[in-house]
Amino acid sequence: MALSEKWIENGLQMLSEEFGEKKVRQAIDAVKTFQVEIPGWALGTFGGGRFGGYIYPGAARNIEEKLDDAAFINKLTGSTKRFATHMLWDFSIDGMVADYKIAEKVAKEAKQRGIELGAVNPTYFLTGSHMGSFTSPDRKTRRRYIEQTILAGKIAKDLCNSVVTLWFPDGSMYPGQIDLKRAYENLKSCLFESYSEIPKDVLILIEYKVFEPGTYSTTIPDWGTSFALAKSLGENAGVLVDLGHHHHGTNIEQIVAMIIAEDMKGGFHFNTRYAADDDHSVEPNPEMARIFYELVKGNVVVNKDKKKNWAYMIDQCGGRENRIMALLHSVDSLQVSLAKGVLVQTEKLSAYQDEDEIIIANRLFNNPIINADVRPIVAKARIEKNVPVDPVEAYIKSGYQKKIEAERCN
Ligand code: PSV
Ligand code: MN
Repeated sequence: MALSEKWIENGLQMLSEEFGEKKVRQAIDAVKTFQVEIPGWALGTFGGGRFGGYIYPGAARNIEEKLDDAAFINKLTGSTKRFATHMLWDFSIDGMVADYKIAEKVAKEAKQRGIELGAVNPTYFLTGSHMGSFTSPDRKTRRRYIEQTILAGKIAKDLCNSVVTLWFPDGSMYPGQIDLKRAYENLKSCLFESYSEIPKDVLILIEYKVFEPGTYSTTIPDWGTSFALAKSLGENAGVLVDLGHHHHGTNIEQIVAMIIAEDMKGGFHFNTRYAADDDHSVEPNPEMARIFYELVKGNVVVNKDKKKNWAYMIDQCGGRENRIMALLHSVDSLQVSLAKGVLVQTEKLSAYQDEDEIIIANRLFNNPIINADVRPIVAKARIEKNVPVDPVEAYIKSGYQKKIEAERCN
């Protein structure tokens, strides 16, 4: 990043000329305010993959080291004060049952490092879930997961930010393998049982995924299913959109717009995908900027009334990169995308839409979304926040990587 003060000021001047000083100021403020959660599972050895089993040097070996890394990421960004947890990875000894006492300890450790716990994820996909979790034909298995979900609600309320995010691996590989209707009914009834025992001020977001591990069917394959389930559960349920969970070419910004139009509660798992659910770091691509435009227009991001905001988390776990650097890169890309979304001249755009000026509308939209260089906005926000102007460069220069490589022998 070209980071001289002169470059930043010149850039801001050019952006103000094109989009107006007010918009530029709004974009700087939005970047300053935006917070996104760091997924605990990105920091550590999960997701190394079966090809070579690569683990990046210095990867965290336990929850304390994960929290150290998350706190350092927050020190460099000032935008990631929360750490999302997975019940059976972070609050369990045997990977089967989660323990409130462990969660309490983790919350305390987070606080000592100046960060907080964010969304709680019940873990439905480890040992004993090969025939499904909430859809399992085995009553005891379903019961175990219901109990875990209820405990997630309690932990979320007592120790975190009152958000529980649910992702189910349930599905099938072959036609005929499972009874599709019964699987859905089992899942729905377990959801109801859990929901009725979770404190009413805890938000429950239901994630969908079109494939994986199921290759023929997944029980919650699309946003419509999440929406229907959330709607039938009640006020405190919503839809969780994970960018990597769609068929190629799906218009995700339209899904976001529809969820907002329906006044449904929502959340987002950010990542980039190329072929499938690749779990790559977020890149500042036009799709991400268009998604942010909808979030900004819908007033569900950086809204002063915090209850209106969606829950924002990064969900990535690349197999080859340094994950700390990758998370910093994601935060940077999200801030760039947010700034672009804010710069769109919505009123002018709306007028062109009404006049059926198709190409002019498209050009006006693409100017901030694709053509503008908004890095001066992001840099200015960081200067005003008193954090490094380039977090990735700051990480490289910090010596932290050297330190963890020396301390942690993976
Ligand atoms: C599943 O692919 C997912 O997107 C869910 O959000 C999980 O909680 C997360 O990744 C980690 O497996
Ligand atoms: Mn996800």
